[in-house]
Amino acid sequence: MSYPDTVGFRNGNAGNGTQITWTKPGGSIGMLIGYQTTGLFTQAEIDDPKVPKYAGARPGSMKWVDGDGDGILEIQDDYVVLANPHPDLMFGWNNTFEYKGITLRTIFAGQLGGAIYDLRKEIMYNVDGNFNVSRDMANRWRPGDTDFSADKFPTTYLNTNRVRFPGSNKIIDGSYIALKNLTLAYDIARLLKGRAKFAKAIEVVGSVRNVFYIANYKEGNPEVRRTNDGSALRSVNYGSYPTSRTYTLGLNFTF
Ligand SMILES: [Ca+2]
Repeated sequence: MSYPDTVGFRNGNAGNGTQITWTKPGGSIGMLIGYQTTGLFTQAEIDDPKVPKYAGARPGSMKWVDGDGDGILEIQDDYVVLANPHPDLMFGWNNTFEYKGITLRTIFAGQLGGAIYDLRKEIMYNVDGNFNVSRDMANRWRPGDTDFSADKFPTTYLNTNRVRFPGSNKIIDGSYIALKNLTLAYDIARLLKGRAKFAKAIEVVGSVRNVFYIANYKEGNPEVRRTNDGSALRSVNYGSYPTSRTYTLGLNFTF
C-alpha cells in the first residue's frame, strides 16, 4: 500500500513533486493518498528509540503511521491510501406545495460519504514563511501543552517539510445536505377576480438559490471539484470560488 508501489498511476500535483490521488487496479478511481497522522510526539516517544521518527523531531512535532514499516518516518515512502473521494450516495428531493394560489417549491440535494482533500491547507498551515495562515495556527502546540492528539496543530519547528504534503490532516468527510432552491409564488390573478382577462394566471415569483448547506466541511462549498485534472482527481479544494446565494424576483404570466 505504500508509495514505492508502482502499480497504477497517481494524479494531482501537490506542488512538491508528489501526488494527491492514486488509481490502482481493483480500487476506486482517484483514491486520496498521503501520510496518516497519529498525533504529536510526546517527550517519552522522542526518548524511546523504538518509536519511528525523523531527524529533528521534538515534542509537539507531527507523527504519522510508518507506512512502509522501515522504522523511519519519511513523507512519500510512508504514504497510504487514506480515503475515497466518491460518495456512497448522492440524492435529490424536490417538492411542490400548493394552497389557495400560493406555491412553495423546494429542491434539496446532498451526498453521503465522499472525502474532500483541502489542498489549501498545504499553504495555509505552513507557518515557516512570510504569508498569511489559517487562524488555526493560533492554537498550535507550544511547550507545556498537554494535548498531543491528531486534532492539535503541531509545533512550527521544521513544520514546512511535513505540512506541505498530502496527509490525513487535510481530509474531511464530504457529506452534506443543501437547500439548493426555494421558490415562493402567488397567483395575483385571484385577487383581481377575473378583471385581468388577458392572462389565466399572473404569478409573482420569488426564489433563492443555495439557501443553506449543512456539512462537515466548513471551509468552502462541499461540492468542490478541482477542474481540468480529470476524474482521477475529484473532491479537491484548491481555493475554489464559493457558491453564491442568488435572489430572484419575477412575474410569470400564463396566457
Ligand atoms: Ca517509513
